[in-house]
Amino acid sequence: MFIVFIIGTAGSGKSLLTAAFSEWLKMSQQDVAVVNLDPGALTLPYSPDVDVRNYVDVGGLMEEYGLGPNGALLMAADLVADKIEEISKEIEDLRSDIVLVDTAGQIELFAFRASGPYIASELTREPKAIVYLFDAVFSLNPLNYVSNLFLSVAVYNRFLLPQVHLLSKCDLLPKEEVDKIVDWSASPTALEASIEQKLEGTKRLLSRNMMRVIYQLGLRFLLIPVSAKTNEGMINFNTALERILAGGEKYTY
Ligand SMILES: Nc1nc2c(ncn2[C@@H]2O[C@H](COP(=O)(O)OP(=O)(O)OP(=O)(O)O)[C@@H](O)[C@H]2O)c(=O)[nH]1
Ligand SMILES: [Mg+2]
Repeated sequence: MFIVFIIGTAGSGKSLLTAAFSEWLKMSQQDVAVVNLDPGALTLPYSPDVDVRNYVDVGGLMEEYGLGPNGALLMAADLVADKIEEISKEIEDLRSDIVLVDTAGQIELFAFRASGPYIASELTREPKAIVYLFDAVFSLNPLNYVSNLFLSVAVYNRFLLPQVHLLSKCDLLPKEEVDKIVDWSASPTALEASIEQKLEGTKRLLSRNMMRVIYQLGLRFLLIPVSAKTNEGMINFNTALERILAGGEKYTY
């Protein structure tokens, strides 16, 4: 069994990608299960096999403790951590080859707080990977792109798990724009040229130095463009996952 966490900023397309990729895997005869780890989700574009909302009620927490939605979600994450054994058992009992875990949009749970990584590490002892989403439309601006790069590094620094980077919603941009962002992820020179061209003053200076730091650390996050609407890029995404999880083999033993 392989566990794949789908992580990204709010609205970056985690839930729809979970739905689309799980359907895609099913069509390729793979034994896939889906876990919803977002206690605040109102509706989901898939039917989860395991659902954290059966364990915690965010609306109830807001009322009972007079919390706002994000405060209640942080509290919910702590409550989920308390239930981790039960949730793990539910997942293990599925006996699927690959398990996709859709996470909450509050990325600070995974980037900055202890509960996200705790939940991830305690959630079964199976091999794990992280899929980090860069929203294509949001990434078009080099300033946003570099900020998101930093967030993805923060997530990596917390988990130290193999990480696959996707450019989500690529159907919303013309191909040239998609290629340009993918180029940034492959070549620091290309990114630096766009920073020089599109940003000025302090934003230019900071973005340039931030990206240089990341490249100096030896971190290379090549983006794979995907669309959960058109299924573009699913093959490349799957190949990247198979490579890091199963050494290039299928997920099935
Ligand atoms: N065109 C297009 N829209 C997409 C794609 N993926 C997601 N969306 C849209 O983007 C919006 C957010 O998608 P979600 O899948 O809910 O994003 P999320 O990351 O799960 O959001 P939170 O859980 O609230 O953080 C929805 O309106 C989706 O229909 C895509 O590949 N293409
Ligand atoms: Mg979601």
